[in-house]
Amino acid sequence: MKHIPFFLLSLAGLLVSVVPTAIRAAEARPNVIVVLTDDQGAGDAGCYGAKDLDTPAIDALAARGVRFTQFYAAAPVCSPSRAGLLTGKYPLRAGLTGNASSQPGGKGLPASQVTMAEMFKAAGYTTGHFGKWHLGYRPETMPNAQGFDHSFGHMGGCIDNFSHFFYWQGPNRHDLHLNGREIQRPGRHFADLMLEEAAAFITQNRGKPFFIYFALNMPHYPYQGDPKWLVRYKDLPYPRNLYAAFLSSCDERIGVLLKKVDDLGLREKTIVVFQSDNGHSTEERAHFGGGSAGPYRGQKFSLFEGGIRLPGIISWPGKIPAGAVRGQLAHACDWLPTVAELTGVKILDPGIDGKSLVPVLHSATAASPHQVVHWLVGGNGARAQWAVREGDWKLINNVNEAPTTTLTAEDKKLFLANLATDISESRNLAAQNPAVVQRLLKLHEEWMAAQKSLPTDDDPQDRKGNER
Ligand SMILES: [Ca+2]
Repeated sequence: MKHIPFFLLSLAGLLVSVVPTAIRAAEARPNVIVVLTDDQGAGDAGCYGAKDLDTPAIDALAARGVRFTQFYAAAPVCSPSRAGLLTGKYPLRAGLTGNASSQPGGKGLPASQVTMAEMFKAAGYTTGHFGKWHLGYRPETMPNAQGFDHSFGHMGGCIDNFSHFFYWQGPNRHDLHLNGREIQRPGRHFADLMLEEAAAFITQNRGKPFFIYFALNMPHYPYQGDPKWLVRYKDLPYPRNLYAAFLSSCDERIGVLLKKVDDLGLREKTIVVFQSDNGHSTEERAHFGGGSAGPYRGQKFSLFEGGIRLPGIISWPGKIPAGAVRGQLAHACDWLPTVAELTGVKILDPGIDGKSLVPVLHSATAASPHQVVHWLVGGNGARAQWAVREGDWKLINNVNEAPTTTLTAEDKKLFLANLATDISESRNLAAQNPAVVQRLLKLHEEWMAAQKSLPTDDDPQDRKGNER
């Protein structure tokens, strides 16, 4: 013993005294599951007003948690929306303002960005990704390099659910990966494979805290609803019937996941976050529609409310209110600091844009943590679509609406809405309110000026707003 240096003995003592405490603290922490749906319309859930389709699992989650009525995605399209959710930073600051490439080798969320998975992993959680990624298709940007111990899913924007081939354009390529390696499961429904993988992960890690990012690729096209749901909705008009069947098929699988949590007795030990990544699609592959934005104008790709104001729910039975509805403005970037506060986990990146929603979860009258919120998609050039909201006022630049838009060129350039008096953004109030326009323009310019020095790996080739 006398030959062992004192500092080593001290270190050993430190390990004995500190590590068990740290492990105990980690073991006491709740699990976190983030459920993300893909292209689910703003009005497409029973608890968000849908009358013609069934979403019992999503509704049950709302009944056992807090449901937001002014919840915003970080972007109206897949990749930047996911970047905001996983980093807690505006997509521009996270370095990804457009869709990541769906081709192997494509850029994505810069590896330097710190994801929610990295945050939980650093705190001792076991971390799992199941489903769609669409945040980079090269080793350093794929899930295992962004904080996930385990990863199962597709790297690009969309796949056929049975063949697992990319479903956008050629050349045909298979996209199903387990921990970065391509695997073959032909003929099996992708979401059912996700469930099998996630259930095994939960069972294996039931005795210690885990973080799951369950990113469903539904109801994103191709609409491939289960036969029983297609029968259920056979009298709905096309393509609402196809969309509804696929959304209910999606909802049913969310129910299976949450039942697994309940069956293992983990319900009170598990925080569940739910949101859609962007509004419903009106692309040709989506049969030009099927989804609904409810009372809002716009859809996927648009910074009208229908593209970004979406279902957003959080549940933690016994710890946060159940069956509560919150009207305060909340944002996808808020989930990271919110679950960090709820779990007692340290936020690694001090530069996040999200704010903890914990005070709002406990109070219908607490102020929203946001006075001003920004969006920007499609790069930082003159053609970018951006929006800024301050209070009830919202200004959109370069409005993107479906090809059937009735907007004039002037309206598209700058559209000012007052959400207190016109929830549907039906009238452009810019000409009548030049002082408001100037104030919001200044807010945007100041925000942009503050981003200038930030690095970006965003690929200009990938800024066209599609799923390539
Ligand atoms: Ca999407």
